[in-house]
Amino acid sequence: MKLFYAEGSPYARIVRIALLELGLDDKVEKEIVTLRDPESALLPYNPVGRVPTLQLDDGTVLTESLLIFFYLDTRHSGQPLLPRDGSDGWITLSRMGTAMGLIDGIAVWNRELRRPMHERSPGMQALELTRAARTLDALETAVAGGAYTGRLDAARIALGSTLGWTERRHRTFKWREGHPVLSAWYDDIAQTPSFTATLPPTV
Ligand SMILES: N[C@@H](CCC(=O)N[C@@H](CS)C(=O)NCC(=O)O)C(=O)O
Repeated sequence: MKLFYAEGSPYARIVRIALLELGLDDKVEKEIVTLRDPESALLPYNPVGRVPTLQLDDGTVLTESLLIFFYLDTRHSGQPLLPRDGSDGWITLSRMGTAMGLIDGIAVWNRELRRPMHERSPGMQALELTRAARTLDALETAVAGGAYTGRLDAARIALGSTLGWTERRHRTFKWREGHPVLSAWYDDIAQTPSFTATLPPTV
């Protein structure tokens, strides 16, 4: 298998953390690729040009982090990262959806800030700020109630990756403010070796 990724990508990071947690990391060749680049080494493998992209041993190419998670769960015999049989009452899928929705919104906001000033939409930024703040408030309550605890499943990985990425690469958003429980939750998960080994660069 071969994983194409960018060090700054929170989506690729959740797959990289999963590979480490599943003990599959050593079996996967890695290549760091450029994004939004017509010369990117990724494009011959994935015309969509996004990471994570996983090339399987038979040449099949998977893109989309959730689909890669589905595949990785067929490659180990432990508890699934993403249960698909209702064994956890679908709760992991529900929590995973919230974490992925949070990162999707912040990623849109972040991309907006990378545009030249005259191309930025204040309305879009305001919308994504509201979405992110509302989701974090819900997560604060959920985590205070015991959600996102226990074994390191897909939902915990996705939320931890999202918060870490936001702190390091979308610093305009002070997500910790008003969210002490989530803040402590993040500080704890951030110590996990698979998280420290995949910390995104700040620029
Ligand atoms: N829904 C996708 C999102 C992946 C994604 O947007 N990755 C970004 C990096 S964080 C990317 O490759 N962007 C390149 C581009 O948009 O051209 C997933 O879950 O894998």
